[in-house]
Amino acid sequence: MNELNQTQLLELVNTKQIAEGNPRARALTQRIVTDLFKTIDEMDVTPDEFWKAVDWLTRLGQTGQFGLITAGLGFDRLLDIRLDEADEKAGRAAGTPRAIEGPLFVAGAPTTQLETRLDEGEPKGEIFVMQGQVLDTDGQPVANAMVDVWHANEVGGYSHFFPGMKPYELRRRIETDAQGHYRFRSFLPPGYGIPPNSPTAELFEALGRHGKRPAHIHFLVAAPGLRTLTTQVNIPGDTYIDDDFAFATRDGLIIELEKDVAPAGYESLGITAPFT
Ligand code: MBD
Ligand code: FE
Repeated sequence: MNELNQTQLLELVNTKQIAEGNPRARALTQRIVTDLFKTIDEMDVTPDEFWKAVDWLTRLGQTGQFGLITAGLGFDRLLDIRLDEADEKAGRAAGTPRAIEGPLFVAGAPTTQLETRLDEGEPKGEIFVMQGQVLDTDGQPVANAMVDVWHANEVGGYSHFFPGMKPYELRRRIETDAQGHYRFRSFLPPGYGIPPNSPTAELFEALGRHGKRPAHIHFLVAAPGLRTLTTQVNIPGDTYIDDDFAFATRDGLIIELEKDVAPAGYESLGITAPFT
């Protein structure tokens, strides 16, 4: 009954060309449009439903939330799965697992060498230091690698997206030293939730899904001649640690917090005994 006539379909999709255009864009558009035509036909989408969807997409664009939707519907994770598969096929060594960048990265954060502080003023959460070494997949230290770090504020907001925050607040870049070392101080952020009363929230309510991410910190690690690593670490103990709406938590990325460690050597990050 709901079989789109093949000739009708081809007429709509195989449009006349007045120029070569971009063959890839043309092929992808034709495929996506064909699939959507079939969906509308087979699922008996009414004009009312269709125009509601158009209105929703318009508002989604106006609020700049399309990237939240791609993350929440699993597209960002799909791209990571495909990159993992390509690595495996090519026999490339797996290092720290990748995790999605998400829609809230901002390039160009302030840069310092070896160490930085993301927190300012009164503590907004539990203060911690994270330190590490950037290694290539042969285990060799990467000098002068650029480590971008960003995370949410005490209410789960990200600067440049959440009102009232300073430019690049809770966003920093650290250039590793000759041995690939980096370290930074901040406070443990809470989890993230999609903005209420937004087009994104409307969809997730309609799907009967929550829009929560467990507490996490983002990283983007880049060095000349090496592939860039985009990843995140998760803070243990979060309710949503195995139920991330953006499908970005992964085994091997949940950090262990060492409490009450000897505080010596962190004076430059404003930490003097006792570490609290
Ligand atoms: C986030 O903080 C995030 O990291 C992702 C992937 C999606 C939405 C909010
Ligand atoms: Fe995030």
